[in-house]
Amino acid sequence: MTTDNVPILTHDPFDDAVLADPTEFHEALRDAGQVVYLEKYGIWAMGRHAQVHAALQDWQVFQSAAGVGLANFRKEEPWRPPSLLLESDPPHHDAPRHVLANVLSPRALRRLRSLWSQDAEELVAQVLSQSTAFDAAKALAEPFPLRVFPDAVGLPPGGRENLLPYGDHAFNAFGPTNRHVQKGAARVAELGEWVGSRCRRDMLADQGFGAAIWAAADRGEITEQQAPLVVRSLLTAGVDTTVHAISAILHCFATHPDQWQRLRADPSLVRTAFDEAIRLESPVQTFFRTTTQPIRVGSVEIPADEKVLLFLGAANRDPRRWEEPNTFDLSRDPSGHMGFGMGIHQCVGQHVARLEAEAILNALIRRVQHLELNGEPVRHLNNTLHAWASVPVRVELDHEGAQSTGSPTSLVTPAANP
Ligand code: PQP
Repeated sequence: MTTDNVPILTHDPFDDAVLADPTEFHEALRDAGQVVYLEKYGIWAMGRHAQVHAALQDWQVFQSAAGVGLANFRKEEPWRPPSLLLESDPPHHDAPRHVLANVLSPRALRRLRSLWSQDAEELVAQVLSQSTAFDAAKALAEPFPLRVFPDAVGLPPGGRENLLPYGDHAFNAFGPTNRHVQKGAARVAELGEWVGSRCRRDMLADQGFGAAIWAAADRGEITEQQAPLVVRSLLTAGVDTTVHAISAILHCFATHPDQWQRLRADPSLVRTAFDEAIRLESPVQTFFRTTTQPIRVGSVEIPADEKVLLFLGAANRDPRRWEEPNTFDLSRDPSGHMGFGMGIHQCVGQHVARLEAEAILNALIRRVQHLELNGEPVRHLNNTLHAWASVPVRVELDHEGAQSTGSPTSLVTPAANP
């Protein structure tokens, strides 16, 4: 490779200090150029919105089948059989994607909305009845997805405590083999076996996402060999992501009480709030692609068969794209954010995430008139996920809101004056 014109950075994006707060690194990355070379890993990286967007659209050149982590599957053995969704390209990607898109479509999720709203109401009521000071990550963001998602998949009750550690390891494993990966290595065989065994048809309830995937195999849309791996994608991707998305949203509001007032005054902002929090916090920070041919980006030519690290989190705060990018602001239009990726791999589970987050927020809107931090939040470090281990909050209850236990339609009643 020629290093003429190539901005070279010596930073380690997987260093704990950067994982904990990537803001400065993201700025250095974006300002260094359209694409940079990260010497430490011998990889390329992009952090500007325009280039990340373009690379995600160009799946022919920036392919996924060689792995969306640091490991190049053409040269290294993957730690588990590659995902048919995430680590795959057309034409192999098409059938599994089509199946999962149907299983997780807004239409397919419709019957879950009232169930999950009720579950959120119960959980929020229970938490608030115990104390008005609690850890929003541990009391709400973590239990809620674990309460609704495994049931929606149709998992048997035992062993669900394995889901978060398995997902956490999978997201660490997209990065280098640093201490986060090593820490997970001890349990990876056991967790992998548990997850693998839950993907079998006979393990899954006859209603649910899992059964719906197997039904697609019965219709010939995917093969019987593919079905368990598609279920595995749900189990890998479905819990940690939404846990950290919900804690990101709650952290945003706890640190911006004025935006909470605004949301309460106009609960129809719930969808904007979700996307704005995803934009700002980018629970999934990065994904790799691998070049299939030499590709010019600005004045730089990336050779073929190179790993390129795409910073969704940096693109989501690129001042070239966003005004006041570091501010949580419900008056902006966050659409076009890359928190769910872009292009053919754009998050197929995003409607699930949205539904879960909306259920929790709606339950809180009615009951909580003020929300603020009650101590220092603590990061949970992961090579891919931007996450909180702890978000201590203090709330003031709206006693009128708390007493009305009407149907979900009553949620749209504004509870406070602006
Ligand atoms: C962010 C699929 C999707 C979802 C898999 C897999 C793993 C993670 C994710 C990442 N993912 N949202 O194993 O198929």
